[in-house]
Amino acid sequence: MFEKIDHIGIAVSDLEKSINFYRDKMGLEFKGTEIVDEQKVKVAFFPVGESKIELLEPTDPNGPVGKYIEKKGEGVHHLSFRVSNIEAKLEQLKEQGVTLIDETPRYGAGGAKIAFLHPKSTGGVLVELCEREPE
Ligand code: CMX
Repeated sequence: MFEKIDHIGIAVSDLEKSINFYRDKMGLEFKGTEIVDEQKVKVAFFPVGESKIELLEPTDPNGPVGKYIEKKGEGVHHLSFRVSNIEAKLEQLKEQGVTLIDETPRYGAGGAKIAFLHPKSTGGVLVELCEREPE
């Protein structure tokens, strides 16, 4: 049911500056940006092997990434696991007492179905489940 680490989400306050680091200094392939209104972020994608780095710049200081940067500063924000059946996995985790932020999936970057687990019930890591068509 778990297929791979889909991406690592990194909260950044200046997307252009961070793109410059990952693309021009690290030399990663840059796959462009997308605004995800529902999550109040602008996202930049860098594939690395089977996974991706996703840089997340807040488009609204009151959104989840804006609040995160204000409290903790820039850094790793969430870990996303690719699953084949997100609804079934959410149901299973709920039965096991895991606190879900999203009881049903929403749409995230790249048209993926996504849902988050609360960091209070995962040992301090914001975990995302993600289901999407294979690239
Ligand atoms: N990783 C680990 N812990 C986190 C966290 C994160 N990314 N964000 C918040 N927390 C912790 C806080 O440190 C805080 O802990 P303490 O109570 O010990 O201080 C606790 O969670 C509550 O945090 P908060 O600042 O009061 O924020 P909220 O409860 O309002 O929201 C959360 C936290 C996780 C529920 C909210 O950020 C959320 O719903 N996130 C899911 C959506 C999201 O992050 N979207 C952006 C990415 C979208 C994409 O990939 O497309």
